[in-house]
Amino acid sequence: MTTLAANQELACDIFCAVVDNFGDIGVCWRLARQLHAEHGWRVRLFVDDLTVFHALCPDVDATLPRQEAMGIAIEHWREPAHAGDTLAIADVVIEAFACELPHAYIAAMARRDPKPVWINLEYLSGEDWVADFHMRPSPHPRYPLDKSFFFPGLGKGTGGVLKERDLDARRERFDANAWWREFVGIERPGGEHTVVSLFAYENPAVDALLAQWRDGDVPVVLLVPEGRISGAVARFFDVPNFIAGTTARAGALEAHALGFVEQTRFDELLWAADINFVRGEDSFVRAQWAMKPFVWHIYPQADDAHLPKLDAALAHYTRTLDPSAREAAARFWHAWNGVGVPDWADFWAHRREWERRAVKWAKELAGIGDLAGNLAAHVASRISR
Ligand code: TRH
Repeated sequence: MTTLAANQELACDIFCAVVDNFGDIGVCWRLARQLHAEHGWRVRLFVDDLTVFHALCPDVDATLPRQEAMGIAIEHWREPAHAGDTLAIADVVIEAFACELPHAYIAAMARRDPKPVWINLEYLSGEDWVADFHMRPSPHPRYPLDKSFFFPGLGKGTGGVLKERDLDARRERFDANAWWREFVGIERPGGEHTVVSLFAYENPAVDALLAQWRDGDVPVVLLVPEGRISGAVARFFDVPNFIAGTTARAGALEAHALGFVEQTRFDELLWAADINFVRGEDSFVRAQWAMKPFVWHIYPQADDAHLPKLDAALAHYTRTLDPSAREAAARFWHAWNGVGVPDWADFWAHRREWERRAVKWAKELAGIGDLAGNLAAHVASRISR
């Protein structure tokens, strides 16, 4: 067991390799901020792609090798050699999503006395097996080091998901009227409208859905942050692009393109809408804390390995609903993920059930504790003061 002086601040190094999109650094950045702000840790974040990071935090300068933002030391991680030479090894080392630590760094971890607590933070999955593997130690084949596998999850016995202590209070204080003026440039739509936010990958189902909103009886206001689905939205409306500031109308559908906002303000989009289409990992989690109905575009994997994960999430989320609502959710989520054709009317007929469930589910999910808190508790059990 590692021993620290009672007043000594815990040092933590987080290593993040950006595979693609925003989720890898999105999760690591959120975790880094929370460990610092809520647990008082001194956090250093190694990231190999600062350009992607800059989109989430405009204060990050992609040209700098070393800098600080929001109290976090940020190192531009130039794999694979960088890091071992210059560094004092931290008390806690987190490798995110099985990114490989520099060999020199691992060798220095092995030399360190006391040994650091080494954690591999895995991707989120709602599947049952996750609880069995959460926090399992695995000895390093060459060095006298143990690595523990920390599994985020949606059920008991897992690491949970990230949630800041002040998140609910911020959501309750949210001024929707001011948000609409600031971000969309119009007054907040009245209750006769359905407001939809759409954050998704390229998706063959989007044309059918846009057509259903256009042809429906209820006016739909669609908010589309600039990104991978924007091209399809532009083609639907027959406009050259769907960059921030673009507005288009067809039938009952009115769509607004939004700029990509810094991560600390992303939740506001979810709070402003009646239903959120989200994707990947981090936005999927935020949609659950928003306590609004949502639809998940899961990150697609080879051999449809993502589909059991989609069904596992559905099983948690719809667990207490009656069978007709459960089946409607499964039909729609599957169609949004390439299996079938989406039927908005069929799905939205259950709106009130989704709304009630969204609130209850967020409470259930909070019951397993937040990821940063669970991680800090694990580390506290390994470090004596
Ligand atoms: O961007 P994602 O698809 O990310 C990932 C990665 O592809 C990763 O490799 C994969 O393994 C993982 O998904 C499952 O989706 P995600 O996780 O939702 O991350 C998006 C982040 O972008 C999230 O932190 C919210 C943030 N965001 C903003 O900060 N501002 C914005 O305007 C928008 C639309 C998103």
